[in-house]
Amino acid sequence: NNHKSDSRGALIVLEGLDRSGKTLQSRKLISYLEGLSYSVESWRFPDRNTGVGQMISSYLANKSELDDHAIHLLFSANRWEKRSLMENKLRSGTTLIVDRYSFSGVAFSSAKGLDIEWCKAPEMGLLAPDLVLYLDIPPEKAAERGGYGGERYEQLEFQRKVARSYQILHDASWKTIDACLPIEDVEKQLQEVVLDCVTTCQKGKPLSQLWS
Ligand code: Z5A
Repeated sequence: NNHKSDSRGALIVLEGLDRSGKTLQSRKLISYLEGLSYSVESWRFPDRNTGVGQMISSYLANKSELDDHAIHLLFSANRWEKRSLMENKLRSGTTLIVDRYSFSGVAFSSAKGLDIEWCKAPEMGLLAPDLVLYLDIPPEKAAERGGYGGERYEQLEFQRKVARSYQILHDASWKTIDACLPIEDVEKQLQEVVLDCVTTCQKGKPLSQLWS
């Protein structure tokens, strides 16, 4: 079979603007990997199920107000409260497909004008993804997909700023996929890089930490 129980799972993150297709493609990746008999779980941030997650959810729904720094730290805390579970899952051989992570944290807060290094600091020491898949879509195109709800950040002008922040964070370990392609084409491209990453992790690539 594909997996040895002593090999670790891969930490794979999807990033991109609102409506870039992260949720849809995460679901497809999960069924693809399950079909190949890998142990795999779907995660997302914010995780709205925790106490911290409920505060974030209420903020995003415009039901509460918070200082920009305070909400930034809550998003980060929401990742820290899942860190040890994340590490245990990976070490026990489960691959995690994660919809948004620290890069969203930094991109959205720095788009509001917060200093980017300040934004990165609380993320340091979280697990670094083995692969970041950036679903690239112009903000105008994403807005055309409709379904922008009433949540706080779902506005074209703000999404433009977020896109610029993502450009700054982007590094060689990211894989950029053209998210304007038909769904099946995006899916094919993702499958290829993801399988490659999962295999590399199985062969013993060590886990590392973010921005340390
Ligand atoms: N945020 C933050 O500030 N700090 C942080 O640390 C974190 C997050 C983690 C909530 O995120 C907000 O929190 C988010 C960032 C901020 N604010 N914004 N914007 P969320 O994860 O709850 O929500 P989201 O990711 O923004 O939205 P989404 O609706 O989940 O978008 P998506 O997952 O990328 O898209 P989708 O649902 O898969 O697809 C959207 C539609 O497009 C859907 O109808 C699809 O069928 C269609 N679609 C998808 N792909 C295609 C292609 N290729 N062609 C045509 N149509 C397509």
